[in-house]
Amino acid sequence: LWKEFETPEPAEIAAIQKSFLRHVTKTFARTAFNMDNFASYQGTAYSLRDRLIDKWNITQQHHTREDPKRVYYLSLEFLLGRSLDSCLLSLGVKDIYKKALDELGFRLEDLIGEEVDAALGNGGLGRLAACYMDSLATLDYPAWGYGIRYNYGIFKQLIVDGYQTEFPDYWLNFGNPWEIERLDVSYEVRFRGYVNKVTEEDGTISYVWEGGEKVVAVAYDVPIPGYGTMNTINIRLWSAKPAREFDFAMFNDGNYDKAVEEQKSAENITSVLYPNDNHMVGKILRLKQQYLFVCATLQDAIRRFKKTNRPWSDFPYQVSIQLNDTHPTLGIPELQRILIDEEGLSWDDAWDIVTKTFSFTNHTVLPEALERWAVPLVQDLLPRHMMIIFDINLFFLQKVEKKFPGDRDRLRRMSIIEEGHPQNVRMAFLAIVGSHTVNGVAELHSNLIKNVIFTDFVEYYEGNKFTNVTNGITPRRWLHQCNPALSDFITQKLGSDSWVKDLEQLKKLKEFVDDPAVQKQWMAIKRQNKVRLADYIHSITSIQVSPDSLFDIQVKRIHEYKRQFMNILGVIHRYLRLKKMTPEQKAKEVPRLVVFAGKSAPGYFIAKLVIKLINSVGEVINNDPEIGDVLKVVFIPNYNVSLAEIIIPASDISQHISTAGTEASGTSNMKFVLNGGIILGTVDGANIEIGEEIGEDNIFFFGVKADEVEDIRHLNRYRKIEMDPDLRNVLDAIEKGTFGDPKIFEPLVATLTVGGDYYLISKDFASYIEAQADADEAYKDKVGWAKKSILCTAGMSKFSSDRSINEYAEKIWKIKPCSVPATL
Ligand code: 26W
Repeated sequence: LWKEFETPEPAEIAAIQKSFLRHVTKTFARTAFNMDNFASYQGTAYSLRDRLIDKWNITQQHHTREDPKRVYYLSLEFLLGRSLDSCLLSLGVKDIYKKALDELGFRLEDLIGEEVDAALGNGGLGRLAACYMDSLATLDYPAWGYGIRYNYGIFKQLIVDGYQTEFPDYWLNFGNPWEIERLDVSYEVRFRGYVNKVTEEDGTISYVWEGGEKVVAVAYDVPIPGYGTMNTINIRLWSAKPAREFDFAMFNDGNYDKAVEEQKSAENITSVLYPNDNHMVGKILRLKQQYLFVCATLQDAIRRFKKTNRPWSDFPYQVSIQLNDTHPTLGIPELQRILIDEEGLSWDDAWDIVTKTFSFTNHTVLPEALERWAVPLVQDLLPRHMMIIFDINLFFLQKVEKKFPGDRDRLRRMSIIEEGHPQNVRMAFLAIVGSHTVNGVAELHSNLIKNVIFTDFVEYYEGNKFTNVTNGITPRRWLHQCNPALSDFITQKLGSDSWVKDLEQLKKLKEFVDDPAVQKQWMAIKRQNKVRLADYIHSITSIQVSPDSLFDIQVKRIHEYKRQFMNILGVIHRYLRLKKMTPEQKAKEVPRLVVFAGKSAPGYFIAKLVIKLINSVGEVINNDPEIGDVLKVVFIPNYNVSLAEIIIPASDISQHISTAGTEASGTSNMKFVLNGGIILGTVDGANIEIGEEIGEDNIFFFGVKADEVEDIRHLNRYRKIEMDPDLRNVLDAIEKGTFGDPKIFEPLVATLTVGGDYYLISKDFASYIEAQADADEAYKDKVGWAKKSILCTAGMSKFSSDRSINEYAEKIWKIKPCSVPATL
């Protein structure tokens, strides 16, 4: 099916036009007179949706017939971005659609630009889930993604007077062509209520969870087509609706107001994505989201399993459930509850099934990001689950005690319940105990979770549960789609486009590294992409930037550990240096454009001040006539997936400069390097493995190593280290008011002075500045730089999400591809 249109026939073009026009005129009731770009986007999307649904139905029927083991990827976030372009490419129909629309007077590029991003995620974790869906589909795995259909995705960021301001992202305003509403697929979800203890005639005790409030979770399906294959998988997103009947138990208890109010608030549950990245906020609505999500998902998976009439003992051999961080961890006590309370299994048989079914990926070591839920909160919302969690903990600690007799401190450290006022449930511990495998997302990170945060568990399980699967990115979106010029050139040089599905092929680019014609063409493409970004920057900010400057880019969530603050301090340092130069000296400098983009959590005061500082510094530098093009600083507002697709292909250098040991992996680092951009970064996360693959000559590393951080922090706490003198100068400039009212920035500067510089900006500052100088020097050598850039792309095979997914499938999920024939 997907190659149907390789050599388009006029009849096929006509068929596309017919389906397009049918949707524009019938589905959207437009006429030729008001067929604007948006209506045409909708018509195109709906025409494509028809094809998607065909493939998707064939896939589902095939899977039902074959009944392979399936993987369920549970994620509270899916950061999909736009779908039109990626669908056209996956289905192999982009050229013919382009032609068909062209004849009707529409430019496909314009229509692609009409789509609003599906932004149901914060950053790395959500985008990783999206890349993994693309690979699962492309590699023919029988997989399901499960998530929440938030009515509001990550907020829209506007910059007002240099400050971030947030606006709601009501992305469903004009409908969503990429989802299929499934009113027939819905499940009841209970909250609160009470637990009845029932003693059977034979003396066995069972528990029944009753009362409380019920809501219904309704399914919305988002088909994900594999690239160049029939397999089209599904992301099932849940939306909360009020249950039809309301709770008479509560009504009769005299709790009328509450019953009605709960009824009304059902829809609130899936209303908004929590905008915190790497920071836990213990809001009850968030806990409700988590439970509604796992409750509906497990009912759906169990319904599918039961269709085959297998015994429960088969469950772990038919179903693998991956927890994307701890956010869906309530699935563990929920499955245990279903098995013992509803299916009548013994505790041990049930627990055996649970622990053979779940696996858990940890994405962060930051203590403030580790989920802990107050026991009274869980008790109130999910009384039966709280009992089960206490029991899981009791049985677990009994085994720990048996293995390490008398070691009471160990029991305290390993308890799923953290003592305190109130007590807390440590969700990561629950996820570890309830899973067969726990993985980190890059080698260093996986070692840190073993040796620093979960050491006791490694000892207890004798190392058997913990492993690494280094993250990856889909080369479809992050090279083939976002950088068509480079993609075409690579295909031309390699003589085939098979690299799109087999990134190992890129290694063959190394043969061309010394070819001057290739170097020239390679850098010409980079320049084109820089012009595209420069135009975008101008259209949004009115700032003129030169495509001949070195494009130095840092785009990611704004967070202290990611150190955008250090970047802008480095920019100030450069500015002060330039200000001391004669015009002749300045003329010898490599002109630089420093680009920032990223959102701060709305309540993250310090991160928001960093945004303000970047904008204030930009204001001064960009308007300083003595500086001109030698230095420009731009903050691009509202970073999202579709903006990343413009920014990433345009980088010469990208910065990934987290304090060593804090960035679990990073995935944008991979995207930049795949597009021939060079990393300037710390020895952290996946930077390390990227360096190993592409060669240390092709990456600018700086800064202290992860194992040095603790000692330096200790010294910092007692102010045993003098501040770096260059950094001191930079802070002096801020404090003198060079970038506006210094009072504004006092709390920010204080993080480095009185605050103990937790993220080691001062310690790393000198080596950071040195790395930047090395980059300037290297950039002057045009041929040398072109070689580096080619070797970057050529060395990135490992970081395809296809490799990651194959590793998960073989090592953790034990699933096999199940390729879908073109017709049934
Ligand atoms: C509960 C609040 C909360 C929300 C989101 C805590 C933690 C998260 C995410 C796990 C944060 C996140 O996205 N982590 C990133 O995951 C990426 C994919 O593995 C990694 O590449 C990044 O290094 C990591 O920061």
